Amino acid sequence: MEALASSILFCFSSASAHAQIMFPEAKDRDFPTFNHAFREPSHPGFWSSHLREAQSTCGADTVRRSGKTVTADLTLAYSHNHIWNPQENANDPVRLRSYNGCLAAPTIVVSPGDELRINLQNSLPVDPASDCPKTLNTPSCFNRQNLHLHGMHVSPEGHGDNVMHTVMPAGGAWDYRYAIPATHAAGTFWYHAHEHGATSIGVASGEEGALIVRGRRRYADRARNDGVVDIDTVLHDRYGMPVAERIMLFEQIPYGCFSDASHRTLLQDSTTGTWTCPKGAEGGVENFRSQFISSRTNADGTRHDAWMLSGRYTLVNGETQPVLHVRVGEVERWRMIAGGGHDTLNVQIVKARFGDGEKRLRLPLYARHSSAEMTCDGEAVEQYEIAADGLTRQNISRKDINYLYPGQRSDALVTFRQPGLYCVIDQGGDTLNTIIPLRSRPQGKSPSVIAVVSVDDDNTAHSGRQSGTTQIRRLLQEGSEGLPAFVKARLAGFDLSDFAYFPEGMQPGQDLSDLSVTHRPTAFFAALTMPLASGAVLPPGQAMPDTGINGMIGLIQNELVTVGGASALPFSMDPTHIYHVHLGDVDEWRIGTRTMGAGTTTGQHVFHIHVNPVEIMDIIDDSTGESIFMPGGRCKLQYRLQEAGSTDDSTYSPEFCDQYHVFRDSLFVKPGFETVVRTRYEDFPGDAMLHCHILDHEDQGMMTYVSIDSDQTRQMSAMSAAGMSTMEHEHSGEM
Ligand SMILES: [Cu+2]
Repeated sequence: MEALASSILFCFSSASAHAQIMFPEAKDRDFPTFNHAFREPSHPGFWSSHLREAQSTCGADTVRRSGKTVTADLTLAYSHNHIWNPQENANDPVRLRSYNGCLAAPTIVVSPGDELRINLQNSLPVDPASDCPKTLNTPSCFNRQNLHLHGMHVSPEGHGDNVMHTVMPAGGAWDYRYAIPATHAAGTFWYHAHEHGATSIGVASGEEGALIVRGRRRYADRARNDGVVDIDTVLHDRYGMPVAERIMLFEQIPYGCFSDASHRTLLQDSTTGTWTCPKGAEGGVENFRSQFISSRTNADGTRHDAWMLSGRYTLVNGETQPVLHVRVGEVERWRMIAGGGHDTLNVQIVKARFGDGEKRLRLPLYARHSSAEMTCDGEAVEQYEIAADGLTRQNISRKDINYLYPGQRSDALVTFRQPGLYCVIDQGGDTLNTIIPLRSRPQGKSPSVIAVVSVDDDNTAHSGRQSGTTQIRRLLQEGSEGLPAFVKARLAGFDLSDFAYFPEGMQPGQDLSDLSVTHRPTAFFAALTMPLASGAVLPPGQAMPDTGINGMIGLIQNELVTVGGASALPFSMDPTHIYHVHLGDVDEWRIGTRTMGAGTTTGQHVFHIHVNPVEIMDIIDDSTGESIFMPGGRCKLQYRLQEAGSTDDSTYSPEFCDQYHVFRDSLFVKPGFETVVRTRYEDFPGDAMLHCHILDHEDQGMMTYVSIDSDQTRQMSAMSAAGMSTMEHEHSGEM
């Protein structure tokens, strides 16, 4: 593993970015108040990082710490909010199902070894009977909900991370109790709604928040901490001042307006299909079919996905295009969370310029209050990714194109050499690695601006002008003062192996390569585009209703995942369809997309599994049967680069190129490639959900689970099967 550290570094040719935003004069804009730099209150002390503005401060008083217990009270209810709409130069009123009235739920900060208590109260009204037949895999009953800790290694049972439990509306409550292992990775995680059938509407309404695990385990104490060392402990300057950090929860809320009180008919422009709202009308997320899975082909032949027709913007912590204030030359840690349920984010940071030729503009708090026209097409700023899905990498991946798929996180160090304005953009894309490709987008909507960065030059503590690599190397050298020379040397080469995630029971730098594999299951995704046909099996008891509800109208589309060669099935509780493993088993999965009989298609999906992360061992190009990686992990040229002018996107895979031996919980799946991963089922017996993190796919049935048995659960089920249930008490008492 060691040799791969520096050889995997790569740099893409800078993609040209062309995004324009207009900043007309604001009229009735409310100024939010920001706390520009403050120490994170629940963790006073040396290692606490200072958080910058643009994190979610909404509902912060509903999260509290007492000793090693962190408690969050979340109330789910309809809330009235406003979302800034740059196109209309207006605050759009919205009425959404929200946690604690927030567009982005409160940020929760915990430490390894803590107990996290989340008391969820469901104060939504009872679903109208017409909207709630609750047929499995037919999105419906949107007021039933629950909670998932995405990426966390905690028990999925009982009051733990149990998404099979439903918290009913009109007063239902559930006390989640999560015992976070002392060996848990420190990193960027998140929590979100996960009730099957209501997940996409919930998450797309903003029922999501950042969950940060902070680590203070130093290199010197690694023996005491089972080998775990946190990268956090070296991310500080020579004076011990921690790296500034920003939590950036990217949300995609497709709010729309309806012509009727029961949200049957979404208001759309009859020519373009673009969503419209009469002045003053409150937008909502209420109709699964119209707001998630509908698409439209216009007269010019362009196909438009629901998210693009919505005309909405990717929000950062509930805000549209916030301005981030950064000091020149300073290194920041950006904790980016792809909290949208459907679209790809191709995150790039580029220098901005002004259409009127003005080189530099002093801006008020909000750039949108300026009347200048800004163009985001300048030089790209590199992102130095230190962690993927909250787990510290073996090496820093240096890139200026950062693909994020729904559910993924990227922790990147960024620094700006020159003062001025920069844009954080979603560059979009026109290749197979983009879930909603550029060609489906209306002109002028893509790429889009996510945030504006204002880099200040009145800073004496940091010298600008130096390259990002130099600045970050210096930070790592200062932060590792006092550590052994070989650790410092590795850090200087951007080798993080002394700090990287490793599975429990193993040692730093070790991975799952050398373990013997217990099973080799497969997980393949297919979309069913016609009524279930021969070759795909309808689960017992599932009818094909034409319900006319705000969920799907009939099973015109269904989503399938097959595990271990079983029949292609939408999600089913039938135990004969569930894949069983044993605690401690090491599985090598092959993950991809393939057709499964008539009426099914391949496509882009996102494999997500609960409880235990997976390690990407290899990615195979189906057309050649060969790895996309060269020995040592460097990506072969045809996957890294696309020939200039080429329209062939079949191999170009920058999103895969830095994934060799990366651990993560959410990974991108696209036609033509299969990903080989390994995982070890550790610590927690129970049902680990496995599903597509394109959440409308999940709600339609692209989900199953792995049942993890411990010795104890296996013996008990064997006994009860043998009619020996009377002995259960006695026996379990001995264990
Ligand atoms: Cu999918």
